Amino acid sequence: MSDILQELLRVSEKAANIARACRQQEALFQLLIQEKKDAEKNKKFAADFKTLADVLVQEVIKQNMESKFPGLGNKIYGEESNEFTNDLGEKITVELQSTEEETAELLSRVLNGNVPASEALAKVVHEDVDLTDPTLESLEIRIPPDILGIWVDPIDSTYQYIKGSADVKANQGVFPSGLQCVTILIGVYDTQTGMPLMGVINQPFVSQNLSTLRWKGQCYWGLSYMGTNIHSLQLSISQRNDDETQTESSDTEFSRPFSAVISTSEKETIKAAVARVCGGSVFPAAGAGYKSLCVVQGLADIYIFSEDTTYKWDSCAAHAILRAMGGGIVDMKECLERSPQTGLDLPQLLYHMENKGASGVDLWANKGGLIAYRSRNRLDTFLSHLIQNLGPSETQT
Ligand code: 2IP
Ligand code: CA
Repeated sequence: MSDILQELLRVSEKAANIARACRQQEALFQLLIQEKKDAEKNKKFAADFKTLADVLVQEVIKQNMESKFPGLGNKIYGEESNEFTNDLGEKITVELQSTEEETAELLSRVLNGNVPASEALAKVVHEDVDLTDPTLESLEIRIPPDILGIWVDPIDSTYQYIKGSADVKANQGVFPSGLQCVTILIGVYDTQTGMPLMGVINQPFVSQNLSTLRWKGQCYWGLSYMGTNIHSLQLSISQRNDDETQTESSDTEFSRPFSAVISTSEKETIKAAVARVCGGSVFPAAGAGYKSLCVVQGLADIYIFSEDTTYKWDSCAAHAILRAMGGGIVDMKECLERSPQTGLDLPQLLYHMENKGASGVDLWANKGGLIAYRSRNRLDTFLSHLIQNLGPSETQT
């Protein structure tokens, strides 16, 4: 089934091209923002913006997957609805058409007759892209396609994407804000068990060429299914280990100081407790996808978030990659509440069931908060330190 993952890698790159193209033409970008409708509004922002780029990316992913794997297109779920209303009050469903000209025509109706913008967008949407990974090409694995469901976040960290800062400096490798915090997230899960199986994180804006102002991106993937665990950082990690001719001993794994990435909107009580566990190594950063990527990259041990404002599409891709690395993403509230005797199984986030009694986006919220980690040992030690540093009321909330 690695052909599905290969195709997801390719469509994520197409999505990254669209994201870059829109950002690079400021005049075009200004036209593409539209305020979110009530039910879809993320609680955190008074005026959240939905961009046409966002919707287009989601549609491109859906329709490219459907044409290669018939039936899979309608098992792709995301945050965005593809309905637009233009200045004339006309309702338009944004869908990829079979030719570039037809797509341009449809887009120009959404863009109130702006032909140059519509043509530019249609061109990048229909452009062929080529992104492969030799490791994936040689991988033979069969996952029954009828058990698959897919969560897509076409552009995570929309706020940073719209703001578009290109000159934010990283703190020990972690960008607190800026275009580097924007990611395209595609996570595949098992519709029967709810467990994440495959994930792609595409980071469209990693470094900018200062003379051409063009951005270069990077793409990460992972697969975890019935004992097969494989991910894109495997090669660089095993090379690093060979160079150092040793892996980390369990002693240093337990004693090394902890580092964590946190949301800028994290509660003060949690922030203070995490700071007591991690000392100076607490890094606030934008983007749920980006913060999980920091854990994947080894820039932080932990991404912890106590609020209920991340959703299945924010966590599924990174969760699959972290599973492939021996880690995972767990429900924070359940972790703090369970007593250590309850056994070894951790409360991994699941992706197939709605939250009972919720409505709108909250149906799919990670409602107990989350903790993303790469090493189980490190997570256990972190949790025991965190619990000691939290008052009894915080461990019960
Ligand atoms: C958002 C985005 C925010 C994040 C929030 C997500 O997704 O990743 O940055 O908040 O939880 O839902 P924070 O940065 O505080 O972690 P989107 O940008 O797609 O709405
Ligand atoms: Ca998101």
